[in-house]
Amino acid sequence: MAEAGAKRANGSHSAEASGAELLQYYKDMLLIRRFEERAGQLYGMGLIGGFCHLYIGQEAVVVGMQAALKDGDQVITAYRDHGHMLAAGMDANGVMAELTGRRDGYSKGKGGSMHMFSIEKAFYGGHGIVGAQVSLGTGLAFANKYRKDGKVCLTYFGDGAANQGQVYESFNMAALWKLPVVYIVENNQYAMGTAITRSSSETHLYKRGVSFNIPGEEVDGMDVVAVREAGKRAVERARAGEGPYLLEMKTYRYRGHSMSDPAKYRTKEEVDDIKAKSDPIELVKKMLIDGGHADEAALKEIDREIRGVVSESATFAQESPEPDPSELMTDIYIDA
Ligand SMILES: Cc1ncc(C[n+]2csc(CCOP(=O)(O)OP(=O)(O)O)c2C)c(N)n1
Repeated sequence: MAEAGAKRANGSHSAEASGAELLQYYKDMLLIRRFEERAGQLYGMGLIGGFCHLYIGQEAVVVGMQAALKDGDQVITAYRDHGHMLAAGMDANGVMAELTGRRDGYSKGKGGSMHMFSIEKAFYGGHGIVGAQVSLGTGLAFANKYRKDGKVCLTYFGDGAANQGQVYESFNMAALWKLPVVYIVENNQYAMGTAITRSSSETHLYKRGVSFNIPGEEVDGMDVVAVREAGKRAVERARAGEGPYLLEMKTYRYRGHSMSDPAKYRTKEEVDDIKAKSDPIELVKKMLIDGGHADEAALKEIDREIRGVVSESATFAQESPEPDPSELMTDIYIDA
């Protein structure tokens, strides 16, 4: 059932990327992985409360898609969102401080893991209601079209969210009005503990736009360059006024759904097999080494630097003060 990387195994391989690009993707993906590992540790130490959904395994999706964007293009997603924030250029210190509920967090410590935003980086959250961000992302694209500002909105959702009704109401309007939105379904094959084969009559999610005239494509979501290439085509199309596109990213989440997941719905062998054969970071590492763009020692040094950045964010997050009780009712509504 687990098919991440299936297309690559069949020989349909990614396009060319320069050594400098691959190195950048390697760094960006490694930052997300090391950040998430550290967030998991802080959670275990009781420093992060509430929900926390880790993105480990899916890093190539956000890094590849971000490489297809221009400054000002927007991103919106659900609650498995730390990777999207870091890929969008948000600061690791501010994200970690939000996870620990501190004043220097992106939502001043009052949003937590699922509710962070950055207008500056055009990141619109961070949403806990499954599927709700799809309507919001479609609305952002509507605003782009109305303002004629040339921006495109990337709207991410999961395979579980793909069965929510509002996704299809959004698809209809987006296609009807040719809105500049790219829908990205991150098919990591499980919605909490439910495998896609147990919940979906049509498991090829890229076909879900057909009855709205939204073209779709399956992409090897473990291959950052394949993601970037598919992303570029979809983004350019949307920017040119040709309307929405649906990209199904075949990917895999290594960790549990959230930090409290008994993981009885899949075997350890299944997870280990994907890690061994399809890991997105290992794939780029191999491209870098095989292409003569970097050696093991240089990549180890990058890892060391990234671990330093992540350590600093953990220290920053623990040293930042908690919000003052007087802040309890502020930042809830804005005067518009
Ligand atoms: C409207 C709504 N229904 C149910 C839930 C509970 N819930 C939280 S996460 C989740 C699974 C969603 O899975 P998927 O969309 O595949 O995303 P993934 O966790 O794989 O990233 C569910 C059912 C919710 N948050 N909102």
